Amino acid sequence: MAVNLSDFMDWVVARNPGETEFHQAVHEVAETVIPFINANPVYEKIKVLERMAEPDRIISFRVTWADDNGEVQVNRGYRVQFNNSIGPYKGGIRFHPSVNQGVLKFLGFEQTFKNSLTGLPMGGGKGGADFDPKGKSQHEIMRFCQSFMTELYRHVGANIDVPAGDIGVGGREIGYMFGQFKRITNSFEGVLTGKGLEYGGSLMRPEATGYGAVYFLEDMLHHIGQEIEGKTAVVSGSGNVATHAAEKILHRGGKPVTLSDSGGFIFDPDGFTQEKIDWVKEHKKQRGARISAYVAEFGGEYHEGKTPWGVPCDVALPCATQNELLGDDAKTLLKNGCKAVSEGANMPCDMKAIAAFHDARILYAPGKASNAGGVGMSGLEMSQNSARLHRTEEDLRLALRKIMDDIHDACVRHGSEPDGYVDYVKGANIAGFKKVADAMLAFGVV
Ligand code: NDP
Ligand code: 2IT
Repeated sequence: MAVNLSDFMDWVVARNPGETEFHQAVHEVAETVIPFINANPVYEKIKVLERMAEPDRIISFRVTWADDNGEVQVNRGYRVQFNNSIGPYKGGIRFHPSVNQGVLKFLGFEQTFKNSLTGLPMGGGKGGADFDPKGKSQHEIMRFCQSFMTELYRHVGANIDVPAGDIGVGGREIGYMFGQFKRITNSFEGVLTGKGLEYGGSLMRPEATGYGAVYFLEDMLHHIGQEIEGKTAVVSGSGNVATHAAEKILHRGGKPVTLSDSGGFIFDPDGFTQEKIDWVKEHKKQRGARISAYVAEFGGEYHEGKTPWGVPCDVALPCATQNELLGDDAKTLLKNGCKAVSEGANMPCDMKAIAAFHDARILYAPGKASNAGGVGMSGLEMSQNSARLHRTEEDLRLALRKIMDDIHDACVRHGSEPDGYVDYVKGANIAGFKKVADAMLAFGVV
């Protein structure tokens, strides 16, 4: 019997009440994968999509810690181990007050397809806590990370589940968590990625997500005979992904003109230089620092409470968070002549925005394809840890380029329409799905 999208979604919504981001992520995949399943009934027979929409397990735990005033604080931590059919669970840890089970389920679900697309042996997972790092002291962050790992350590391991960074978790937090894992288990292993270079980290990991999103943008533009050079880019966010995306646009001769945070966005009509981007990187290291301070340093405009999508551009890179670019924003971008969108963040464009890009036949890359460079480099950090060696920066840069090019090729293979237009959503979903589904098929009913 053929799978029907609306029946399938009714089933998903009924069993995951209130988890709207998760419904959205599953819907986007189901819409493009169900026709493929119906054309290949072997997948329907083993209920592979139903099984993929159900995490292997969800771990939730209390994180208790004391702040600098000696007050006891209680947060909730999670790890969603979504699917380990093609490798150990792998995916970031997010510290943000908006973290809840539904958000982490959407992220873990997306991660399963993304990791499959990298071509490396990694399953999908995601974790985090509703902890707000903004305004916390270094010691408070350290105590929180230690308490978080004191529970998480029993669920992770180099061959079990390998977390990394995400919003609110960077090199510093990974260091604290790695230190605590090592202390509790007495095991020095590649249990986390995004580590410092002194203790098993990989060159290029900090840059990989943002650079990869620009490589993917470049692949899409090359496919239609265009270049980044000379193009104006609007970038949102001002963290790890956004600053490195802006930097790579600059390397390619493009002109990045905006960055943002949860308070608003800055517009620099002259475009960012390396010096300006380096300043933002340094400034935003203090968790809670505001992007608005840029204007006092370098000029330009600050627009409080606004997102940057109204600034005229040729290409857009949403690199902050989910559902930050909505249907009306997409219409504004299109009206202003935007020709390509490459997602650095996970699910930054809502369904209406994606439909608008698709209807206008512009280039649109979903995050599971375009931001896969980060986890791709994490996969290479894992293999360096297993082999106990370090690869050079040049070697890793080429490897990242190849991962992104291969994902682009897979999208073209599975997403090309008769008139030559590439539906990157369809291409990424089918290519990501197929590898995981075939592994599940091999395992039988488990
Ligand atoms: P960071 O913590 O380094 O930066 C996050 C940025 O996004 C900050 O500028 C932050 O502003 C902004 N932001 C966060 N939440 C909101 C919000 N609700 N509204 C507006 N702005 C917001 O995180 P990353 O750069 O690592 O992550 C950014 C995105 O990229 C996320 O979607 C993440 O899942 C995705 N991603 C990250 C990868 C990685 O390797 N790090 C890999 C693949 C995807 P503020 O300072 O005000 O909070
Ligand atoms: O969303 C993501 O791909 C990440 N936050 C990175 C995950 C990883 O394991 O490197």
